[in-house]
Amino acid sequence: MATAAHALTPLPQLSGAVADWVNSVRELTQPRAIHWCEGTDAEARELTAQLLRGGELKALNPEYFPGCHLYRSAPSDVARVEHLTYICTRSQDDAGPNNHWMDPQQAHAKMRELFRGCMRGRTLYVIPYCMGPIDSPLARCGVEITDSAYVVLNMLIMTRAGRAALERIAHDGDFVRGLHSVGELDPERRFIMHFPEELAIESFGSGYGGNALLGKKCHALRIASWQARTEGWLAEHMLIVGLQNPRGETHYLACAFPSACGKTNLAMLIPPDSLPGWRAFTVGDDIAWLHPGEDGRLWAINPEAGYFGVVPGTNPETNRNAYEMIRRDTLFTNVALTADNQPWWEGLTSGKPLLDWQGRPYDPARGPAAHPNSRFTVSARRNPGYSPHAEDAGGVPISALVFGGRRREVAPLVYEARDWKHGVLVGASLASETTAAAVGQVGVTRRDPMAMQPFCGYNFGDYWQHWLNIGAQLARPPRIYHVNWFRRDAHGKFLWPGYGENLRVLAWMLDRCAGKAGASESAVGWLPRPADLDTRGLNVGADALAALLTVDAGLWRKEVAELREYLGRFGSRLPAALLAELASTEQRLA
Ligand code: GTP
Ligand code: SPV
Ligand code: MN
Repeated sequence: MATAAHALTPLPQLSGAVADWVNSVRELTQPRAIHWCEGTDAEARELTAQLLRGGELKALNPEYFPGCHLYRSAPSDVARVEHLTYICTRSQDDAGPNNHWMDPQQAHAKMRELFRGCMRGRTLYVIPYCMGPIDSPLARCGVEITDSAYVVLNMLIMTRAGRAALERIAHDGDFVRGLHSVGELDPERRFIMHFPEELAIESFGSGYGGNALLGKKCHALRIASWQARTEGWLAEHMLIVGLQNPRGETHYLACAFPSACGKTNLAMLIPPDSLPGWRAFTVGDDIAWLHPGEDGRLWAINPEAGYFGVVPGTNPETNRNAYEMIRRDTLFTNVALTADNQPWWEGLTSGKPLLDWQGRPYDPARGPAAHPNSRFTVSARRNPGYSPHAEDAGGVPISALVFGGRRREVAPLVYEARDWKHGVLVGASLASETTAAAVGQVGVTRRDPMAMQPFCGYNFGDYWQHWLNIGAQLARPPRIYHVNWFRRDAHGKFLWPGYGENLRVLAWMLDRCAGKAGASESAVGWLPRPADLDTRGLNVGADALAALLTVDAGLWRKEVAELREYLGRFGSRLPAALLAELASTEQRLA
């Protein structure tokens, strides 16, 4: 019976380079044991059982949430820590004003002292993983070493992890080295360091999401953006969604919105009943790797295999598919619990919390029951709308790129860039109100070019030039748009219903791509007139729609002046073509 398993080469023998690195980390960190991840279901079950025995995981009500578990993080470890995240390049200018920088030698020395002996009494887990379909030439591999079994469980869901990835690494030769320890979870001894020139990541002191699941933001965005620049592609903070129109044609969009600004929801969009015949298919919900294809189009893969999504706000009305998806085989982090052991969060229309996200009796005076950045981790295969092309080795062709922010005012519901170059300025001009996804004040408008402010592994000046270069290379570039689902009225109420209704805006974009929809020109780009949008069955008043589609020249002059000031910080690295685009926008607004 066990013969098949016996025939397999032991994992440590598959790649000498990985084994050597694991050995050097073992000497530094002094673990009690080493576990190489095979990536089997049995292994995930065993790790889950172990965390249940240790009390780190709690099983949720098996009748309503079969296979689901709750994990409570340390209360001081609930979000990404941008202020402790560094890009360590030999030249500080290569990291740019958009990143915290540390000299690589100094950073390695600092981290070596933190990692020394940090795994005493703990198990060191080796997670070989592949970002992207395992057979895709566009995929890239890494190995994460961690002392957190919770991190392993997440990585097993979020990436293609285990033997197949290690076999690919043995074949490819190179891989990203990610070293992680939760340390003592002390915010004073926490750093997330990136060494793009060495394809290495060192993360200490946090077990949380983007700080600790190193395949995600650290590898697939910060390190990959650097690799992408060298190799001629783009690594972006974008969802990928396929929209099938009533004629049965499917077109793909890739959309960059900052953290907690609606990517997962748009990727899993459910068309409203009043737009019959439309269907949406998810390719990815957070990260896109975009490659110029031989046909002159841009092709995208999702490097991830699961979703690490925002829980609050998910309910059967806003997104039935997301709600159904997380009712089975899902790992919840920092949600509240009901009396009958079901997960609970703000935005649910039924049930009530007994214990808050820290396990204390719920008291509204202490804030929300679920942490605003509580998350679900779930396999993409649980998504009822998972695209049949999500695992295509060559990716899917992109018809439109969309940038969007969370803005109470200024940014209209949607506008179209005049061409690729102008689109790069539109992406660079993105600004958005901060959310609970990162530690710090929430609701402050900040500049977040291409939704990549926390994630670009190099100087934004060089990055915008790279975007311009990619566009110049595309014979059939996607059109570029800007959206804002979050405009508010004078009472603070959202002017636009959002969620499924966003399809009306996306449908207009696709009709524009097909040369079929009308628009009127404004100083900032092309906007639909109310009549250009399909508003059948839409419950938005004429005044609200007019407000949503208005460009206020006064507010925009101020906005563009701020943008000029911001772009100026990039000095000689700022592409001249971007400045020229800015100057013509200023002229049109004058
Ligand atoms: P990250 O995983 O942090 O990158 O977030 P994300 O961009 O995937 O955001 P997500 O879809 O999880 O949405 C974040 C929050 O915004 C949730 O509370 C959603 O319910 C809410 N939201 C999403 N789409 C819309 C929308 O169209 N309108 C409004 N008003 N809220 C939305
Ligand atoms: C984000 O913050 O954009 C996320 C969650 O997608 S994390 O994995 O923590 O980065
Ligand atoms: Mn994200």
